[in-house]
Amino acid sequence: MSSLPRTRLVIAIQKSGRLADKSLELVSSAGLRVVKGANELLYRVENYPIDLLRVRDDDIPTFVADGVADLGIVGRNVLEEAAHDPPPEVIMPLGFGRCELKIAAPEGAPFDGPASLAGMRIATTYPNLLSAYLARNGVSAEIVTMKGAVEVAPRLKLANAICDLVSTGATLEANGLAAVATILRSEALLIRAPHPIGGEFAPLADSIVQRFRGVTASQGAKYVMMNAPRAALARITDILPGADAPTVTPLAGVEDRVAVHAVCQESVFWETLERLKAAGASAILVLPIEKMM
Ligand code: PRT
Ligand code: ZN
Repeated sequence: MSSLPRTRLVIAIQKSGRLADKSLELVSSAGLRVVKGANELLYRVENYPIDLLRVRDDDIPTFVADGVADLGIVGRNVLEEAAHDPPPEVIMPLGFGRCELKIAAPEGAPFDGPASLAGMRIATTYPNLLSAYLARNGVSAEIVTMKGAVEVAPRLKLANAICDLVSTGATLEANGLAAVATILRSEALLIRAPHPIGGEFAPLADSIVQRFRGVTASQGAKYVMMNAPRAALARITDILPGADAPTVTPLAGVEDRVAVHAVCQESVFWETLERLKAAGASAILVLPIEKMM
């Protein structure tokens, strides 16, 4: 199916659910001013020719594959379960909506690798991912496809095991189930249509992608400043997590100490500060970063 010519760039996001708030947050952090009008399906961006198409997450890969939307935000689990030819392209992971697709069986059930699943009935809402996993492992098992509430299937004797998303593990525990294998690690992805984005929208799409990249990269990143002995610079750089070459500036009237500024891409923990102090650093400041490009 090919889409009709459009006058606005379209980004598909989940209407409501686990990814909805974070997707809107990302869009706002990228400087797009969203107007929540009467139209529930389409939110308009007032400062760019962009619309947000708000749909069920399961429909997002189809809309993006067909070019009804140019960009989309969806879980890897949903994207990989959907079969499109050509499939949407993955631009980047977005760092939220993390979960794992796991196989779980009643607690205490013997499990000794994927071969133990042979001949079982496994309930899931992810038949394609499950069947690919079974095939990869050369195991033949029966797949019971459900629409939801998969975790109750073993209790109802509908299945011996389930294959479902897990984040905290509380749902499995509450249903007397334990994870035995991980099929997929998932998080929200930014995806794009498999064909080139229409002429006049290409630069806009590129700029939005760059902004999303900047917002995503700055999450968790910190700007760290301190004074440190010149002689300890190498050690200090080693301690700073995920830092590029730091900026080093002289301190007025002090010979052997310098000011060190660095962008750390990873979390800076209290333990990191203690190690910096032990290496001779003082006046250590850790500041959040709002944008990065
Ligand atoms: O209405 P729509 O179809 O859009 O939404 P949905 O109900 O299909 O999806 P939704 O909003 O529940 O989830 C959207 C996406 O969030 C998923 O596709 C995943 O990419 C991601 N995600 C992250 C999760 C979870 N964590 C998660 N824990 N999706 C579902 N769960 C469910 C899981 O299915 C199980 O029922 O939460 C339960 C397990 O959670 P824990 O914390 O008890 O382990
Ligand atoms: Zn869904």
